[in-house]
Amino acid sequence: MEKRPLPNPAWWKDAVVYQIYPRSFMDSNGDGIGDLNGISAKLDYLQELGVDVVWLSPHFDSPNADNGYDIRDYRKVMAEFGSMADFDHLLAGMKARGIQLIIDLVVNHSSDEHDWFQQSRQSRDNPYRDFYIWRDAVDGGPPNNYPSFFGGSAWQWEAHTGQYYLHYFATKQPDLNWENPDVRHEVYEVMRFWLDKGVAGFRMDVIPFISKQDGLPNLPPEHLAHPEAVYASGPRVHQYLQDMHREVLAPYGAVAVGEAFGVDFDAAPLFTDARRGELSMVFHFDIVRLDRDNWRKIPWTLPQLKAVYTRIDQTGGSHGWNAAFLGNHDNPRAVSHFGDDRPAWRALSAKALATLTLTQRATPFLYQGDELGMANFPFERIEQYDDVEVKGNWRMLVETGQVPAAEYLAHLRETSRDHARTPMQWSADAHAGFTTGTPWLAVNPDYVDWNAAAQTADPQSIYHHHRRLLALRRSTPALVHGAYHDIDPAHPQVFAYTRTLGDHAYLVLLNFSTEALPYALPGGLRVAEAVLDNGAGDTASAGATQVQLAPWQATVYRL
Ligand code: ISL
Ligand code: CA
Repeated sequence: MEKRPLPNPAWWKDAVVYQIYPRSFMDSNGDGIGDLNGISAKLDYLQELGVDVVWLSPHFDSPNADNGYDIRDYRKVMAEFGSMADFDHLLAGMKARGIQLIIDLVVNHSSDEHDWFQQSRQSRDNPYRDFYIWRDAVDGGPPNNYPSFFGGSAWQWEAHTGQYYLHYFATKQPDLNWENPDVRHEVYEVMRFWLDKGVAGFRMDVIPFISKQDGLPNLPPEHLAHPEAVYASGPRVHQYLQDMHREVLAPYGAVAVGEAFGVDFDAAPLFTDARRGELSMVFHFDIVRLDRDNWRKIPWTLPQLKAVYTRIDQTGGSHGWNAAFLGNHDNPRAVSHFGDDRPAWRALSAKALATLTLTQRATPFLYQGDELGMANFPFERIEQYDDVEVKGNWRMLVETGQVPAAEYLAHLRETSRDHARTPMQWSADAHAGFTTGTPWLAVNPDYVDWNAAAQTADPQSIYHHHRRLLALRRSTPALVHGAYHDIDPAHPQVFAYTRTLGDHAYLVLLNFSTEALPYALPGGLRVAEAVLDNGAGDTASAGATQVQLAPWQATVYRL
């Protein structure tokens, strides 16, 4: 076991993370699928951008029922992505550039093709039977009314042994039984395997789900549409995480970011309060799902968004910590979701959203392509989608006649996970320079104008604005650790908050509208100087108490 001297036990609070979805980042061998050597070829790009850590979405052997979130062998690299030697080469390349690697720990479930499940399904007395959650039928049907997130029941009948098994996600993703100490110990061994190779820690997939409710009673009707709150509040989740921390995370000094899907604001501090010895930080879903009722897109207002930022900041308290993000592989593209991707406003609003994410009291997580303002894909037909969640819900909703196809497609065009999974746009060359083959998922046709080559060459680009924001954050502790205070929560178009650390105070002013607005600083605040602006309009001069905000203007002022 490698014990690591830590420069600073919470180094990850000062870091900025860049999420890579390997399937769509860069293809090095022309098979149309991104791979590890493709990432290695782009490490200079990441170093130039100025990120400190990469979170790599699952790179493990998988049949790709859910694009790698269904793991068949936790110690093997997915064949499409390369070999273990390619992984070692990638990690070495990152470390040579001072970039740490966090990998994706998907242990609420495995693939049904994992050897554990292949054994478990053999017979009721197989030694691996209790690695998964098997139950008898009740009244000739599933053991309870749990729904899967990917359509239908969360229970799958297996005639061979005459029982159902539990799967919160696809039928090819059976849930592991964390009540079984052998499961926990196998997971700890997997974690040590990768930590010994030198990874810095883990992003933990739906980790609050690992403790199941005792007796698995039916969901009350009000939870049927949103089961995640029940799935995330099992009786032993904190016991399991404290055990994992004691056994693995603490001895290695490993960082752990939990995907807190279904965890409410009151429960979040239980996961991240450092005195409890569980996780380093969590992703909340309340921002990226503010405008969602499951697959349905619903309207949102800026005051609603601002209220969520304040609530999330409060859950960090003085002993916890959060991840700040607006995009990932499960959500539509940030500029289309929260910005305005029409030509006039796309670059300005993308820079404004980056300013929001990179000035939070949390570890910012950037998603591949958002530094270029990549936008949603113009999907029209269901056949264009890849996502298992889309197809499962299409079967459940549209093929049963519950929801008209046109209605479901209209919502998908705003909410689908596939918007974030189209290939990274490197250049105006064929397939955006992502592959010399046929991309596994179509490249957004706007790549000709929206790509890394164009933006690295343009000092006023979204890419270079990210570089300036990263440099500002790195040189300004108040923007990392300072108290967060929304100074105008009710304003319908302006997002205005201060970050204060000792006698260093900054004001972030974001105009979330296409209107030019005069803005009087509340509370008699007066600016000292503009330290960064997105170029939308003039900035106020020293001593000003009133600012003229251009449409989508984003400015950081020193107070
Ligand atoms: O919100 C969701 C459920 O409808 C999905 O976006 C997603 O399943 C959920 O956010 C959990 O995400 C994680 O676990 C899934 C995997 O499909 C996602 O890609 C992963 O991020 C199952 O492993
Ligand atoms: Ca490839």
